[in-house]
Amino acid sequence: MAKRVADLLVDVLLEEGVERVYGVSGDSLNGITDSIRTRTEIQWVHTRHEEAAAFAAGAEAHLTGKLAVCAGSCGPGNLHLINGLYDCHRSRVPVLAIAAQIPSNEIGSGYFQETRPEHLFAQCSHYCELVSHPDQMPRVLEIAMQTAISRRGVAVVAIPGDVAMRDAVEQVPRLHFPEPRPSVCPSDDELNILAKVLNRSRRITILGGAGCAGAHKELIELAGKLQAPIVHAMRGKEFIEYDNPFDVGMTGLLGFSSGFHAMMNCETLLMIGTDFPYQQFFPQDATIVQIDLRGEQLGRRSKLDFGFVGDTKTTLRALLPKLKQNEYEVHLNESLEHYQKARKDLDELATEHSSKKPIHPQYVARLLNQFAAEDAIFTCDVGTPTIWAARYLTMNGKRRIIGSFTHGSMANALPQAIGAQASHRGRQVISMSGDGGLAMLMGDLLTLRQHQLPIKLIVFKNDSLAFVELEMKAAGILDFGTHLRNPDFTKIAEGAGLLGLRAETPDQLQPMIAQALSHNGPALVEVLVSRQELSMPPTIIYEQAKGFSLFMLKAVLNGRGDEIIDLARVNLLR
Ligand SMILES: Cc1cc2nc3c(=O)[nH]c(=O)nc-3n(C[C@H](O)[C@H](O)[C@H](O)COP(=O)(O)OP(=O)(O)OC[C@H]3O[C@@H](n4cnc5c(N)ncnc54)[C@H](O)[C@@H]3O)c2cc1C
Ligand SMILES: Cc1ncc(C[n+]2csc(CCOP(=O)(O)OP(=O)(O)O)c2C)c(N)n1
Ligand SMILES: [Mg+2]
Repeated sequence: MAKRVADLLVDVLLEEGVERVYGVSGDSLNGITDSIRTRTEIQWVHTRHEEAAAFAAGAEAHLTGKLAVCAGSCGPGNLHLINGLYDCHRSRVPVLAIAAQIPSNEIGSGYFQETRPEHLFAQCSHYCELVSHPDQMPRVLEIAMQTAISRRGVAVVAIPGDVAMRDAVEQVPRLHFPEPRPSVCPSDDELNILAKVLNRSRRITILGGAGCAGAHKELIELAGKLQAPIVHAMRGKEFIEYDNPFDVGMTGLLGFSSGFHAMMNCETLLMIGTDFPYQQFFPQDATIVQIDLRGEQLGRRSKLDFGFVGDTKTTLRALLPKLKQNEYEVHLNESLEHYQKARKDLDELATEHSSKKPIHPQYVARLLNQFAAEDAIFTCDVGTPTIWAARYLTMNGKRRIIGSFTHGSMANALPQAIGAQASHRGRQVISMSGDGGLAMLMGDLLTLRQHQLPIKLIVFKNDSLAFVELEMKAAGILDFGTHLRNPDFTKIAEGAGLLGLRAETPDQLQPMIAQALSHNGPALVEVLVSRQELSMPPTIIYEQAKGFSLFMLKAVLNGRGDEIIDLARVNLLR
């Protein structure tokens, strides 16, 4: 039998080592799913919503560093991928999306389900092309994959169902090489300038991010030579925080006061592999130096005095021999002391002795941290679970943490856990879900049974969109539209084939987390947590303080005294 375009497409995916495709089937995808059906080396992971498929592919790509694939049928099917693809693209993980298209002879007629994927996905991809003739396969697909891999991000191939079913012209993949991994280093002259700037500074702080992955040893050696505290940005947490005597925590609104002050009190700030986005957390008067793999990233977030293009490992290796040992220790010691205090203060918020309701969410995160496996993979929803994950999960070089940190989309944790577990069958995968986030893509709870994914979901049930409520309070707006009249998630879990547990008091929590984690299958623990758990910014800026009191005033005027007492009890009097 002649090879079809769809078969060739699957051959190309296999050549690249793709092991699964996440998606929802549909008429226009029939050729491709039918070809996947006949292969043993590639699996169709059937999600219940295409957005979940895209998030899942993104999580797989994040964990493996390799290309992951999702697919949607024509029109609404692939349109549903879009929010997840934005997340993948902005997190720079290599993902290929196959967007099936309506019959090729109908394009441009306003046909049933017609959309224009080339336009729709333009903003969330590096490459997006329509395959309108069998001759274009495999070249267009291979260009798409190469682009996703080398530029790190999303590439989309739109392909009409009829084209996928036609006889292929080419018969085999054209590209047969492993992913190139070049070393990128600033020139020797540039390294000398960089060394000179660092050698003449005494109070140096390093701000590291996800671009420090794979360069832990070099980073620690650098900090030792410079006597520099290391602050990390959120996406760098899993790569920087562990085995790190120079760690002073994260900065930013969810950060530690120690991270904030180490940045603000330095004479020279050395940014390495980070795109930490919040301008107001950068020092005004310090000399700022940045190293990034991508030139276009230099100076995006703050004024910049020196910028260098290089990958972290190669650059630091070349730089280290040029550096003198900094003998000035005061800045580092002050920063470390501050960190110990900040850590202690946060840990005190995460203790719980009584059976008093409701449970503090910090305590939930602390217990999870304590009981999770050495190599657990955590996902955390955008909302307050991101705060608890940032502050209470300890990384060790084996654990991983995934969120929607750059795109900031709700409902990411469950579908990302699906991608993590599908690609890492033997690992413990824990989703720290918000009650709002879980509900948003709740249909994909069914995927856990469908694919026997033993994910553990911990639901922070605060009956609200609490993060937004917090933002409203800080802005001096009376919270509105944030209350959730929630279902009993344990019953929903049970109906979906999961073990369902509910913790109402702190003393129930530990045994339930232990039970869920050791359960041989998927489990959901709904934890009734307090709603008003303020996450104090490292520094309260005047605007926020003003807003906060304004909220109180409005609340009083509106007769909501209860809430203030609650707020005071939880935050101010602890
Ligand atoms: C609700 C919410 C609140 C948040 N609050 C905070 C907060 O308080 N604090 C915080 O830190 N974050 C916070 N975040 C996350 C924040 O939005 C950013 O996503 C995060 O700070 C970016 O982390 P990063 O710089 O490590 O990663 P990225 O933004 O991914 O940046 C990585 C950089 O490294 C470069 N790079 C990649 N590979 C290499 C290499 N090999 N060598 C050199 N460079 C390389 C890239 O070009 C890029 O510039 C929050 C997110 C959410 C959803
Ligand atoms: C898709 C999407 N819609 C809305 C928002 C705005 N938003 C950010 S956090 C949040 C609340 C999340 O609520 P929940 O999942 O219950 O977590 P909580 O903060 O209550 O712990 C909302 C609505 C968003 N980031 N993404
Ligand atoms: Mg909530």
